[in-house]
Amino acid sequence: MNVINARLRGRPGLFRIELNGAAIAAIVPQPDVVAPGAADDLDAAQNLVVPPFVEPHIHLDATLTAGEPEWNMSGTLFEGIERWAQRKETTTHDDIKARAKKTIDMLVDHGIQHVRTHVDVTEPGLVALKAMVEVREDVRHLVDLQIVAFPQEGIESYPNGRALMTEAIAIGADVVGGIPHFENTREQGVASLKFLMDLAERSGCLVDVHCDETDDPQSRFLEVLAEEARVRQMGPRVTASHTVAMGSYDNAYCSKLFRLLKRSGINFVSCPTESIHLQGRFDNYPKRRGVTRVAEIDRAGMNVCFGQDSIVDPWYPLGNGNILRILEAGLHICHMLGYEDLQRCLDLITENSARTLNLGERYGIEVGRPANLLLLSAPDDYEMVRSQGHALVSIRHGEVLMRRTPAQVHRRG
Ligand code: 17E
Ligand code: FE2
Repeated sequence: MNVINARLRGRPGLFRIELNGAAIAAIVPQPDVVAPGAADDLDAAQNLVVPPFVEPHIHLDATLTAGEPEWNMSGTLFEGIERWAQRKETTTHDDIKARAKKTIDMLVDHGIQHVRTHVDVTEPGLVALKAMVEVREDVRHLVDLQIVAFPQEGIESYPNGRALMTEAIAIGADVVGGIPHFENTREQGVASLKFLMDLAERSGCLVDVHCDETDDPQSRFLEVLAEEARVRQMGPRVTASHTVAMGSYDNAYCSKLFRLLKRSGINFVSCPTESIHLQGRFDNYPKRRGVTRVAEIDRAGMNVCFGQDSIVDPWYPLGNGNILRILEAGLHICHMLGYEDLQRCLDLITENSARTLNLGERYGIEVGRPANLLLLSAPDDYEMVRSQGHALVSIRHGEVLMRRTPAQVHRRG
């Protein structure tokens, strides 16, 4: 199959992309627009062709459960955790698999082919984790799925928390998680980070910690995570998710912190729609935004990307799988609608996220890499966001996986 009349990010002109089964065989500059020839030529119509969108942070064990058995009425993270603890009592293997697969279909419909899911392992039977390990195999034709062993109710503060984390990795989780700001004490938070970094180092797993997901400016576990990553030289394999307390740190502390963050080389994920909804809940006015310093992290040359976090779960009632919606909201919330930011904003849901997931040569429009790519509805990043564009075709392993027909408008006069 060939894709013709394709525009590529960061390269002038038009291209023909030749796909040879599962790999990209050639990327050939086109002097002019050409008419489709062979039956399997896909015409990008001078719009962007990009590698698939990435969902770097979602909780597939919890999606599509909002209101079961009760709604989160306060809108706080902590009530979300309580509501989820109630729902967790009734989860079954089949229930987890069915909801995860339904959600993955929603992601696929919006051009996502790489997903990192957190899965709650603070449950003695590890039912959700075992189900998700099966889902990872069942959906290989749709997405590459990374599973994080996520201790929702703490490692140190939950009965047998350390043993459950260790078992989850033995069963097949790809990534070690954590939640230091939820542990009972600061000391437990620090101990949980040392434990999980040891576990990752021993097992060769990646790390992705829910870190400082609170407006409390005293929540300073990010510095501990970054220092652990720096000393062990694991930075590029480590991700700090949320870090919303950074939005409440004063600038004097943050300037010192950034020095360490840069030296550590860790990655950052922000979930801007989730955080604008869950945070700021203990403020009156003026009210904090409750998101991390995405623009500043980016401008300091560090790696940061956007994730959805939730789709219709105890923490967030909306969501439809469309990561472009998160990008648009995030650019607003993070003061990133400046010209320069708009020129390269798709990085936040493609290249930067792929780096967070350590996808390496399994990702990108380059000869020899997997034949996974998207035909978009606009010619550049700015226009893609402005027009609220879509992924029109998603190609995986050299075959069309999803095709979207945009709504047609008929106007009189
Ligand atoms: N659990 C958590 O600790 N934080 C979140 N944002 C979600 C689940 C969705
Ligand atoms: Fe999360």
